[in-house]
Amino acid sequence: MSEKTPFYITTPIYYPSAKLHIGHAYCTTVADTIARFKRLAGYDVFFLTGSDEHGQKIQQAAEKEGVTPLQYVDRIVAGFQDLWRLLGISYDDFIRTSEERHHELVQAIFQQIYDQGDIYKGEYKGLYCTPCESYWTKLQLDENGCCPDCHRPVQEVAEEAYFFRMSKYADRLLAYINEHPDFIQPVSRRNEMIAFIEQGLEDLCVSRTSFDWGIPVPFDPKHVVYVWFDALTNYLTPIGYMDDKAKFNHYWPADVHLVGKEIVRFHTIIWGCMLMALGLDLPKKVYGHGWLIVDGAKMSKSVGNVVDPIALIEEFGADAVRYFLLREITLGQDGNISRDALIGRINSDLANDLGNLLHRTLSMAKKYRGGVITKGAGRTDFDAVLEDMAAATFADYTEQMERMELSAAIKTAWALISRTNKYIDETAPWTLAKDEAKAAELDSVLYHLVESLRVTSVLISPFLPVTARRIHGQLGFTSDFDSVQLADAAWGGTPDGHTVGSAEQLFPRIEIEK
Ligand code: ME8
Repeated sequence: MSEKTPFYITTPIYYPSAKLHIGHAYCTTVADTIARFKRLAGYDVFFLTGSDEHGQKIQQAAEKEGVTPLQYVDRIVAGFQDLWRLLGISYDDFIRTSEERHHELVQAIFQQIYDQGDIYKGEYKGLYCTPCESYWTKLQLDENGCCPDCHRPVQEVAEEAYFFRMSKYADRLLAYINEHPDFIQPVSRRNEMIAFIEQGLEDLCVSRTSFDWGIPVPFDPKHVVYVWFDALTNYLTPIGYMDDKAKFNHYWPADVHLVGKEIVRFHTIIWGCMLMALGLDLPKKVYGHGWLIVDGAKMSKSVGNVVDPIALIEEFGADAVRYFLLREITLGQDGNISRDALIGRINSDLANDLGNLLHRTLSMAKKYRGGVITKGAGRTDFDAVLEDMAAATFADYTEQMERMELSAAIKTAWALISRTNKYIDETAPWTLAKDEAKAAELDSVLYHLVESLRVTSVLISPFLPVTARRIHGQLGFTSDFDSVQLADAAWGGTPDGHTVGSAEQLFPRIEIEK
């Protein structure tokens, strides 16, 4: 097992019932950025995503298309994996709940909890929302008697079922939440969960008999395991819960389960009680992010306001889409996405601030010094200000990233880019170039520009992995970009006498048709 400190991060596993939209891509992009940052900072990262393939909804959709559920999900899941490739999602494993390795684990866990008396047989009478795969009590329904999450009608169901004794764990879970302020974040979500548990927890129905696309209960196979009970255990499957105890103990408990705000309840209450029943530690953090909204409504297929991430990536490139999502939306809050705002960010931040800085720097280095960068003599006041700013940027950025304040961290990195553009105006290298006596000063200016861009490429690499690599290459560094570490963002890494490469446009400006 690696000597490095482990860091285990997960996204939800997505339902293959619809094409993924930019809201799903948001969650995965955030997790990917955190995973990339942690790798850069020297952690042994395990980043998991996947697909949640069972349940009545999938079975019905497959029947409608005249294919088996597995044929139905195979095609859709291949689409997920294409999207993650296009978006540069660096997951370490992709778990499908239809896989054998996952079935074995779900059945073993169900059996274990049953054997210890925490799952029992009873009769389920209640209200079920098929689209959300959720059971509700009458009190929880919305004002129209519909599902409080999606506001669609619920169905009354009565069937023999197995129940998980969640009620037994309610007090322990509440005490745990109170004693571990970091467990549920942001704090608004934590307060919601405390209020929810304080109302009292009922035992949870964890099996169904009305359909069969699921994992059979091992000792009573006419029942299939409730899809959430099945899905949540995905987090244990790839890290060796069944077959590699050393690996499991290395990565568990998870450092972050990143989830949308509407499924924090499943990840803290149901999952928390399940883990307690299994005698396992709870994840260190469940972070509920906000939604991407369009005209005030959550983007979702049923509302019909979805933005297709593949079309956006094909038009603007993955890094531009990533930049927009990470910069524009404060983690934990809802955020708007619009084509105009995306184009605005591309033109001002990516093409103008960053792209022009790189282009100007490399052109001046070529023109005045044949591309060879030397440290020059002395340190002007302008140089000192830029160096100090780079050091402060590195420190602030690192703290913000550690706190998962991604939007703040990318703004911090961009402030260095803006400051470096200002430094060009202040030092006016074109004037220095006309005066032989200022040769050493010009050398120093060019060195500072290259160095600032090198530092920038390290800091933005978790956000804009393709762009960061291109900057590294254009600056003439031949070392493997994958071996760059966070510590390389300290000032002074460009060696004296370094030769830069040629400028290529990073981001073309997008012309807006009126
Ligand atoms: O909930 N903005 O899957 P899912 C931001 N299979 N995030 C959004 C969003 C939007 N407009 N729409 C959806 C499930 N999401 C379960 C998870 S985990 C054991 C099982 C996010 O495909 C949503 O908040 O419906 C959730 O975190 C994720 O996409 C998966 O949604």
